[in-house]
Amino acid sequence: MSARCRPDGSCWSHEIHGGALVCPRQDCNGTQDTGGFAACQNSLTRTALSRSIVPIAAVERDVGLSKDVLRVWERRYGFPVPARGPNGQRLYPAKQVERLQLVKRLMDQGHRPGRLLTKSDKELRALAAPGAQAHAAEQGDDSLGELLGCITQHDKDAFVHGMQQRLAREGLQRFLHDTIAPLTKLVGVAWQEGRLRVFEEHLFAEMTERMLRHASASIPRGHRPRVLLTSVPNERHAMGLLMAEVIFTLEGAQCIPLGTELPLPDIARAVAAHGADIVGLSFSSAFPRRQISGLLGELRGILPRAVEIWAGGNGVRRIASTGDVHVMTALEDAATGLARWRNAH
Ligand code: B12
Repeated sequence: MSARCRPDGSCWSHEIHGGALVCPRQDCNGTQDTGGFAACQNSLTRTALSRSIVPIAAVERDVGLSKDVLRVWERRYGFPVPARGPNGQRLYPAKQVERLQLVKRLMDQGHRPGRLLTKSDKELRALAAPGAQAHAAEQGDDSLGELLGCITQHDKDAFVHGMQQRLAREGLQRFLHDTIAPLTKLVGVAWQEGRLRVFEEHLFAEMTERMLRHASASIPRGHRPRVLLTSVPNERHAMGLLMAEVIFTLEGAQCIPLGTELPLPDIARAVAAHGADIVGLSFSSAFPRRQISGLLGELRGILPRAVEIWAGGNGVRRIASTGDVHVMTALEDAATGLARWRNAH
C-alpha cells in the first residue's frame, strides 16, 4: 500500500463526487504498483465506504458544529463539500470531517472560522500544534485566542492567570487598549456566531470586571473634575464604564461609580449630592439608538448647565457631539476631554 492508502484499501484523500467515491488526487496510486485514479476507486471496499461517509447528524454530534453552521459554511466559504445520498441528504467524507474537527478545535481557541477556512490542512495543523498559540500571541495575530479558549474550556483560573500576566506585561493603560477592548470584541463575535454560550460570556464579563475593579481601586484617588459614571435604564453593559473609570482615574480625575441602569432623576440627585462636574454615560451597541438623543436631551434638561454630559460607547458611534452633550466613542477621547475641561476651568 502506498502511504496515502489505509491498510483496508481506502484512500486518505478520497472525496465524494456526485455520490460516488473517487479520489481527487491525480497522484494517488491506491495500491503501490497499480497506478491511477481508478485503481484507488476500485480498491475501496464496502466497509471502507460506510466508514468514510458521515451523515450531517453524526458530524454535528461528533464535531460539535451545528447543522445550521455546516450549511452556512458550505454556502459562504465553499467548505465542507458534502455529497448527496439517494434522498438528497448530506454525506461528509471522513477527510472533511477531520478538517472540521481541526477547525472546531482552533475556533475554541479563539480563531475566526472565516480565516481558518481559507487555510490549507497543513497550515491548520501547524496552527494547532503545541506552542503555536503562544507564537501567534507574540505575533499579535489571533493573540487573544488563548484567553478566549480558557473561557470556552471553562478554565477560570487559567483565564485569570493569563489576564494577570498580560496586565503585568502591558501596564494598565495598554492592557485596556490591547487586551480588554479587543478581547471584548472577540467575545461579542464568538457569542454572535454561537461559539460562546451565555454562561461563558457571563464568566468572561464577571472575571474581567473584577480585574478592572481591583486595578481601579489600586490607583491613587484623583481630585477634579468629579466624574459620575453610570448608564441609563435598560443599559446593563458595565465594562465600558469600568474602562472609562480606569482612564479617568489614571488621568487624575475623581470618579463616582454608580453602576448601571440609574433612572434619570436619580442621576440628577446624585450629581447634586456629590458635586459632580461631569456625568459619564455608556451606551453599548445593544441599546436602541433612536432612544439615545431623547434620553440625553431629557437628562440635559434636569441637570445644571455647568455639569457636562459625556456619552461614550459603541452605541453613540453615529451620534454627533453638540453643545449639550460630548460624544466619546474611543477611550482616548476621555483624556482629551479632561484636558479640554481643565483648560476651561
Ligand atoms: C459582556 C456583554 C454582555 C453582558 C454584560 C455584562 C456586564 N456586566 O457588562 C450581558 C450578558 C449582560 C449582555 C447582555 C446583552 N447583550 Co451584550 N455584550 C457583551 C459584550 C461581550 C461586552 C459588552 C461591553 O461591555 N461592551 C462595551 C464596551 C467595552 O465596548 P464599547 O461600547 O465599544 O465602548 C468602547 C469605548 O466607546 C469606551 N467607552 C464605553 N463607554 C464609555 C463611556 C465613557 C464616558 C467614555 C469616555 C468611553 C466609553 O470604552 C470601550 C473601549 O473599547 C458585547 C460585545 C462588544 N463588542 O461590546 C456584547 C454586545 C454589546 N451585547 C449584545 C447584545 C445583543 C446583548 C443583549 C441584547 C442580549 C440578549 N438578547 O439578552 C443583552 C442586552 C442587555 C441590556 N439590556 O443591556 C450585542 C449588541 C448587538 C448590537 N445590536 O449591535 C453585542 C455587541 C454582542 C454581539 N456581537 O452580538 N451582554
